[in-house]
Amino acid sequence: MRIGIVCYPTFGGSGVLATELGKALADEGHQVHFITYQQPVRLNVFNANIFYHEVRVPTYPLFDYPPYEVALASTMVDVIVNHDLDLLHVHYAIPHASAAYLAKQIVKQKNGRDIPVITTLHGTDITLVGRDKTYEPVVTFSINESDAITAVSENLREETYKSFAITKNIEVIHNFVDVTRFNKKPIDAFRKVIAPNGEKILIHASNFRKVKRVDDVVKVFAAVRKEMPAKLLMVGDGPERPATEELARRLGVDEDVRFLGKQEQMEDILAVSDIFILPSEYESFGLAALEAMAAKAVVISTNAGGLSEINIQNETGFMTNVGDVEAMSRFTIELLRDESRLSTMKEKAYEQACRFDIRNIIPVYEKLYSRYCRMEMCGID
Ligand code: GMT
Repeated sequence: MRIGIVCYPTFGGSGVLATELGKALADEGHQVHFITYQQPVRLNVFNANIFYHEVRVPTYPLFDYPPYEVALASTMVDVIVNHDLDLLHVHYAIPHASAAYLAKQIVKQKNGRDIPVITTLHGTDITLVGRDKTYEPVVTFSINESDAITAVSENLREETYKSFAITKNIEVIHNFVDVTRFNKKPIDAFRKVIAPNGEKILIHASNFRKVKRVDDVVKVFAAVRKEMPAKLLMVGDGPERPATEELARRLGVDEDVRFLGKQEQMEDILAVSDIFILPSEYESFGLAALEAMAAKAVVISTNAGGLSEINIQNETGFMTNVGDVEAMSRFTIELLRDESRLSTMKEKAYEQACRFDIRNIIPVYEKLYSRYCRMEMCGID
């Protein structure tokens, strides 16, 4: 099939997921056309089946806000028509679902073709941004106008029905991870640099937005450090980073915390890590936690949103209520004191990640696509 994928090209979970999906579909022989304003960060391989179309947004002195959605819809029309796409799969509703609706109508009028649009809801497009009155009518309309709607967790499906007047069925297709990529042997030299005396390594990775509660990560780590030697890796960047660095200094743990910024080789960093901390106020799914589990890290998280769909209490990790730093710290300290429990839970985390392996989920997307593609083009049983 010829599939158009629209996503944010940045380090956010929806962009990562969409890019990995496109790469896997290309490996399966589909022609994949990424339509984004920048080369997606995980699009770092050459594959003859992958095409990248950059959305250019011309500026003009009149535009305080250059009309990205218009430029995106026009690029979609161009790619649909000139590359004869079978369908368009957009990730993150805002503004991708409404731009896709516009492109669909234009192609219908110009070429008489009704291009199927699939919208995948990821999280904050529904739970934070989309709910805002400023966006809500357009989000509701464009989701309802999609030919198929998917959500990355049961929780997100429920949240969508609660917050928007959605009249169609939303299918749940869970996020996935390539376990063979993340289950890597740790690089000893790297571990030695981070933890020269064999200290246990804790890790957090996110875009450092308020919803991630990154200060809780540092508070948990400070509690751990009072009890035992340990190191903390903070991966990613975003608005809360300066305050979090300041907190680490204030709590006197800055010598043991490394802020690594945005990183592409997550598999190497996760491979040396023992515990992944995700104290988010909300996660529709928690792709970063799933990648950590595939690298055999135990997950200490909140029980918010869809996190309980991947993290199993007392098996693959621990979950607490949002903001319960005391319980998160207690679980972490107890686990780090019990080497055999830690290694059992690491194995369980890996087993759970295998259930979400890319090889199990890609066929589900292919089956969904096959319902919408033109019979003569389909090539899927
Ligand atoms: O909020 C983020 O971390 C980024 C955001 C995105 O859409 O780029 O992530 C959301 O989508 C991910 C992929 O489906 C999920 O794993 C994250 O849980 C979700 N984030 C939130 O719900 C806060």
